[in-house]
Amino acid sequence: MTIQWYPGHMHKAQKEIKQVLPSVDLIIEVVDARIPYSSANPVIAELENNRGLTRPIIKLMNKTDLADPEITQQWCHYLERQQGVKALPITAHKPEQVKKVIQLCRKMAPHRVDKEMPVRAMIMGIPNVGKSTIINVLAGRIIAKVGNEPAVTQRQQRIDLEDGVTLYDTPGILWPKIENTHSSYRLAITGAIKDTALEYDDIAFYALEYFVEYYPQLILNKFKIDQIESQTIDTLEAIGRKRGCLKAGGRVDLDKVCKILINEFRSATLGEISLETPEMIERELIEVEKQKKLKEEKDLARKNNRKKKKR
Ligand SMILES: Nc1nc2c(ncn2[C@@H]2O[C@H](COP(=O)(O)OP(=O)(O)O)[C@@H](O)[C@H]2O)c(=O)[nH]1
Ligand SMILES: [Mg+2]
Repeated sequence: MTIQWYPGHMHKAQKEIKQVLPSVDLIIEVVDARIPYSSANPVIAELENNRGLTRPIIKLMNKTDLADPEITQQWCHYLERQQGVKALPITAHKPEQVKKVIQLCRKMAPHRVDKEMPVRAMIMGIPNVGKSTIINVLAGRIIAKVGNEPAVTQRQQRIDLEDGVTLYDTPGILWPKIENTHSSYRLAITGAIKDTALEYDDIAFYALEYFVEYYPQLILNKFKIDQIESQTIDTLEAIGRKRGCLKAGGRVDLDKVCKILINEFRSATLGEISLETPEMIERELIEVEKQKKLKEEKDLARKNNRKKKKR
């Protein structure tokens, strides 16, 4: 499975960030609380590793109203184990929660406190995590369009907030890290990525398998089915029958059930659900490393083979 990530746009965003980074005091990275790892952007970590440019980071875990509160707590602890990282769980629709980030900025850059020397904070995030909504709340007016993909030509924006903080909004589109297949699925389930090679029913199957493993009670209660079947397709059909998703002849309309399942997850009518835990990610990262090594070895073997043939 491959996803086309428009390297041109990605490159532009990366370049902009590189330029601005040296002149900011800290970074506010907005992530989706349901997928704090998969919705993070790898650019910052890479830039900092390469150039020794370390900046404190505020991980703004947004959409906590949709996420599993217990797992959000786990993530906060996990993320804050890293030096210079503070995690702040919020719901962008609650201004009093969003505004806490201003206090945190001031606390994390205590050397810049007055109007003359505001804290310079770069805000960034992959599409759909709620960055525009948050900027509008912080600015107290509509600056950024909500629900729209940012225009590719958008310029670097400087937004002076009250209380001695200046926000730098990064232009371009930042893409998530998608080396991990699970991350692609999770991003697709939340709606963060739309034009993928993933089919809707593929996404829904993955989602249902995950839900019945980690949140079986929510599925049983919500769809009023008697039991979780051993085959995902059977559970999906049971849900379809309960919801009256039937085609002529009484067969279950699977496309329709899949859409219902995903939409009810996205609107949280299914309940508060997180799609990944720190422990899952640790496990998956080991697997990704393994796969990478295997591929490197294969590539090397192929190269050596070719050399031999040439001789
Ligand atoms: N449930 C919920 N929805 C949110 C929250 N923050 C943003 N949204 C919604 O998520 C979608 C994307 O928001 P937007 O601000 O445009 O994200 P951006 O692409 O990161 O700028 C919009 O439909 C918002 O209304 C939140 O905290 N909770
Ligand atoms: Mg936006």
